[in-house]
Amino acid sequence: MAHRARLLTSVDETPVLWHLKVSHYNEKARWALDYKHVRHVRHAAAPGPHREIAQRLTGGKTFPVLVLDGGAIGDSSRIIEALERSYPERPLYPADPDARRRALELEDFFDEQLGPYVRLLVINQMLHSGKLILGAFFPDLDNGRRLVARATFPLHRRRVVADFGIDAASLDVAWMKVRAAGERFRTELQLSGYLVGDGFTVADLTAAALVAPVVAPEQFPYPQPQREHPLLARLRDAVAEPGLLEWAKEMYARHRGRSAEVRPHPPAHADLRTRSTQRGNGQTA
Ligand SMILES: N[C@@H](CCC(=O)N[C@@H](CS)C(=O)NCC(=O)O)C(=O)O
Repeated sequence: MAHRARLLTSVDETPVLWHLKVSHYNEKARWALDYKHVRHVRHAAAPGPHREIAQRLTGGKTFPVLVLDGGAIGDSSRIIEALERSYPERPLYPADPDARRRALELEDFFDEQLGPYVRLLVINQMLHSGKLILGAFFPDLDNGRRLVARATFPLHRRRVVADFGIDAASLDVAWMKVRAAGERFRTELQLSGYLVGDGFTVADLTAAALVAPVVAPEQFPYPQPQREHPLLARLRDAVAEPGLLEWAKEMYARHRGRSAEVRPHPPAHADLRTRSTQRGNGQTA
C-alpha cells in the first residue's frame, strides 16, 4: 500500500505516464498528451515487468497508466477521456454530439477490432528475427544484456508464442480482422481526409496509432527497427490496400507534433532509479 502511494506521488502535480515505448496503445496516450501540449513525465518499463507496476498502480495489468491528480488511470481511452476533461484545449472529441458519438464509436472499434490483431501479427512476424524483436521491444538494453538476450532468445520465443496464443487459427482470425478493419476505415473515411467531420479527432489518432507498428511512421517517438523490414512486407500490403498505410503516415506527419515530455523532478527520479535497479529490468524514458 505504501509502495502504491509512493508510485502515485507526483512532487509538483505534473501528470506521469507509465508506458511501454514499443506499444501502440501506449502511443495513443502519448500522442494525446503531446497533441494537447500537456507537460508530463514519462517512465518507461520493460514489457513483462510492467504488469507488476500496473498492478500496483491500478489493480490491472496493462500499460499505459496515467497518474493524474493523484489517481491512476489504466486504459488509453479513459486516459484520453480524462485529458479531454482536464485539458479541453486542442480537443480530440468533436463538439457536435452526433460527431462525438461517432468518433468514440470508431475509437472503440479500432481499439477492439484492430489493435489486438495488429499486435499479434507484428509479433508473429518479428519472432522470426531475435535482433528485430529485441530492438523493438527492448530498445534500452545495453550491449551486454542485449547479447545475453539474443543468446537466450529461442527460449523466450516459445513463451511469447504461448503467452499471446499464437497458432494457425489465431493468425487466420487476425488477418481477417485486420482486413475487415481496413475495409471499415475505407468506408468511414470522409472526403475531408479525416474519419469524422473535417478535422483531426480521437478516431484518427486511434486508427493511426494502432497501425503504427506496421506503418512505422518517421514521427513515432521510439525505435522501430521494423521500418521497411521485409518480414513485415505482407502486413504492410494488407494495410496499404484500403489506403490505411499512406493515410496513417499523413496523420503522423500532420498531427504527431512535438513531445510535451518533461524531465522528472530530481528527488522523484532518484527514487525511481532505486526501484529500477531493484527490479533489475525497469527502464526510465
Ligand atoms: N485497452 C487497453 C489495452 C492496453 C494493452 O493491451 N496494453 C498491453 C501492451 S500493448 C499490455 O500492457 N498488456 C499486458 C497484459 O495484457 O498482460 C488500453 O487501451 O489501454
